[in-house]
Amino acid sequence: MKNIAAQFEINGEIADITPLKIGHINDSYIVHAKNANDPSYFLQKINANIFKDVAGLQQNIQLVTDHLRKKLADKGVSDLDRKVLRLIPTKDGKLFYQTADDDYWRMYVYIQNTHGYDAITPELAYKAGVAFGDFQDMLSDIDKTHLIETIPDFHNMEFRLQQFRDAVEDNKAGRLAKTQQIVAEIEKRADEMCRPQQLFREGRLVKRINHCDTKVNNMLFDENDEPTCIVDLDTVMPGFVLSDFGDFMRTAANTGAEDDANLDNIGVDMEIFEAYTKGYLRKATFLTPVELDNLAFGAKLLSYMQTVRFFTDYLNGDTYYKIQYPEHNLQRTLAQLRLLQSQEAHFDTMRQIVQKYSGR
Ligand code: GN1
Ligand code: MG
Repeated sequence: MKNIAAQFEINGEIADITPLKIGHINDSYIVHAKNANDPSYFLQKINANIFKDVAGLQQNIQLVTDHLRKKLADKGVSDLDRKVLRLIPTKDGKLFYQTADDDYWRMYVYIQNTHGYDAITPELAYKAGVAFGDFQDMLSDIDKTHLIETIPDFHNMEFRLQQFRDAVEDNKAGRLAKTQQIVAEIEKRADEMCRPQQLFREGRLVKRINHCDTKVNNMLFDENDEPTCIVDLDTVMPGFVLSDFGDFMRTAANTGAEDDANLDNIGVDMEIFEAYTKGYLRKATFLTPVELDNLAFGAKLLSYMQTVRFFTDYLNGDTYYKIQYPEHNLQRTLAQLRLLQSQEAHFDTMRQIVQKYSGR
């Protein structure tokens, strides 16, 4: 591992390298500096089965972080290496290192004295809403010429349903018989959940540059619990704002965990929902009436999408997401479905909250 880290342009000597248990896709490590004055680094093995174009992915991250850094510098913000991720190039000037076995690695500056949350308070949710609203705003004028879709059709619900139906058809892991009820729950909502794609085709819903993975733990907070940096930029790409609003709600405005073993823990946390909406809408003044109209729906959509994605992986025999135990993807599916049902029960109130803060 030290040999991998040594391929990058790092300052100082390495003390040790420790694995971090975060994320369902890539493998992450902290490279600790021997000398306290030297920076530590964040090293990741990129999952190239999922990110097929690693060069394009890394180029995206470089373009996005350069753009964000420039925006913040123009606003007079200091300490930029704490506010925006900084990629460390390899010693031969590349944005990633490819091993002889075709593993792909990348490195960032490690941002010291920050922490993330899997569960947050309304006060922090409000701040996170402001920060994610700002993030979309800052990216709204990025030059898209060289940006790729790092995972094509990533949040396209029609495409995800197609993958799900293929998985049902193939039943590769022989898990279908005992899960017919879930199939029915997914199918009965399919038309409703594809509505954004329809609105897009009709020219009524726009695409903007989104983060596309606004899980609550992808925001780092500093010692004073102020949002410092938005991380995990693998999926920054054009999409519907409903995705970013919805994915935060899916992960933060849930009284239970994404994979909660006790489904009774799960439900919408309306205080978090309201606080985030208030913060987000304070910044996201660029939203069109159609986007505002569908924002609360975005929360349902992302819980549904994640139900479909976890379940598809379960049917396929767990080839996409890392799992901690054999039926993990089934548990995740059931937990996301339960959250969706709770969101459906609270939907009118969720819509009223969006309306209240949208100034209409
Ligand atoms: C994956 O690796 P992580 O946890 O940041 C996934 C997201 C899902 C999420 C579900 C590239 O993100 O789309 O919403 O798991 N990322 C990719 O928790 O598929
Ligand atoms: Mg991610």
